[in-house]
Amino acid sequence: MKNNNYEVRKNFPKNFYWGGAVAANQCEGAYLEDGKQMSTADIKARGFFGGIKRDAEYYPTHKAIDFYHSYVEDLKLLGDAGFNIFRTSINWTRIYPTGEEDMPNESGLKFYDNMFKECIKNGMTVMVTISHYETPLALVEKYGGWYNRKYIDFYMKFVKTIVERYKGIVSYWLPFNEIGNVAVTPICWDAAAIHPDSENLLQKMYQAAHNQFVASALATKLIRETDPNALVGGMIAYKTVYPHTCNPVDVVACENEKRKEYFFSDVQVRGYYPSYIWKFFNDNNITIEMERGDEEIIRCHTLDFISFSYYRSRVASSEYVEPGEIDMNTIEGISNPYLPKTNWGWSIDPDGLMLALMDLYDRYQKPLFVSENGLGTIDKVEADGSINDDYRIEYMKLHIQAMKRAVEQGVDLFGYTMWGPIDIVSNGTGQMSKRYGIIYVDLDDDGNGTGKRIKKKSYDWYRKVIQSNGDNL
Ligand code: BGP
Repeated sequence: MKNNNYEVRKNFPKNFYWGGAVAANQCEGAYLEDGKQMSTADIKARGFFGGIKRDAEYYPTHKAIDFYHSYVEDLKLLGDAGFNIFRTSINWTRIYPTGEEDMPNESGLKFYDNMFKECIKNGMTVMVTISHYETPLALVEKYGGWYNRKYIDFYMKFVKTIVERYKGIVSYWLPFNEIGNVAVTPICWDAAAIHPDSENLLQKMYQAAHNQFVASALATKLIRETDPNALVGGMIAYKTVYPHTCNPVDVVACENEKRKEYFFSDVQVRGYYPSYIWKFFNDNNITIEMERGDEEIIRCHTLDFISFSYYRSRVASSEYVEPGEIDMNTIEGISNPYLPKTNWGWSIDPDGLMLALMDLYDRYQKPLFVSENGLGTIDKVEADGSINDDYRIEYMKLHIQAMKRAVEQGVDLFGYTMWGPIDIVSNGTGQMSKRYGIIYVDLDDDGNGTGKRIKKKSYDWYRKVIQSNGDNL
């Protein structure tokens, strides 16, 4: 029997999505405009990873890049680069400013009506992250974090409003950004709205994860009932993990680390808690409170596709330091001597992206989407006004080539949204100087500057990549 009849894919599929992704709180600014109230992101001080400082003087998200007022011009620039998809979040506090109102805030809904209209006008399909670290602060002050089950109802009220309003407009929904981050100590404030100084942190984080699994499954159900043409995807933060050495104890440690990450996609794609997690819960005195029906909800409403962010890989050893002791802003635990690092100490590892795609596809056989990737670094404006970011071009080129190699292996990848195509405020550090964009924004770390947009060298390069569907790298 001939066995070479299979079609080998040489390039990205036709209709591949090329575009960019942002989060509302990192770009919109206008943090108290038109009825909006504060979210957890709005009290994060600059340079304080995952922390909160209510009395700090400068909260970068208050102003951000003022996308709230400049979206028409900004989206035109992205459309002109050939983007056919734009991913952003709907800031929960524009729609339900304190989370507890009975009726949504019409001004907030109007903003997204108009903004999505501009996306479509500029040739971009809309992908929405429902919750990207924008939990209403008023809820957190009253009820604590997502470990409180009441959040499921507040979230579902928000979901119902936006899914009904943007039916036929939003094509792809991601219920939670990087859902696994609820279980990562230094940033649990972002994802799970749990204060890092809280007691019984691990217990609360995994309870928060459970509540988000239920919320995500209920959102999936509601989206399918309301808009059968829309698709629902997971969003996980993927960091390829390597064993420190080939000593089997390191390989075991590596597998254990992988499972901590896979836990989140395993539940959401397979529809049940994997067997390995019960031992982890047992060892760490974690008890998940489930209500009757939770398991069925999770089982019946699994995801259509998996999206993930990929920036870097990491190393695990049997002596690996606990995540809580790692300063994630500058180091990654154990350094990989084979890989270069960014100015912020993140390893640069395109092969890791190929491995991520192959592992996720082998594990789940679900369509994949790279919803974040990019190089956060310092850019210099030359005297003639140009920005020659060849390093960014190189980074993106290597990562797109890595995706291509995965596609050749048969991986069903259907899109790529680079992170922060217009420079935005960094989530982890609150800095403007950590830039990912192909479009420069003239603002510094203190928010000073004209806010002017300037195309970087990478703008034209990415435009050609898109035009050639990834051929012209
Ligand atoms: C992801 C988040 C984003 C984003 C990105 C880059 O984890 O989903 O919100 O900002 O990381 O991180 P940073 O902004 O800290 O460089």
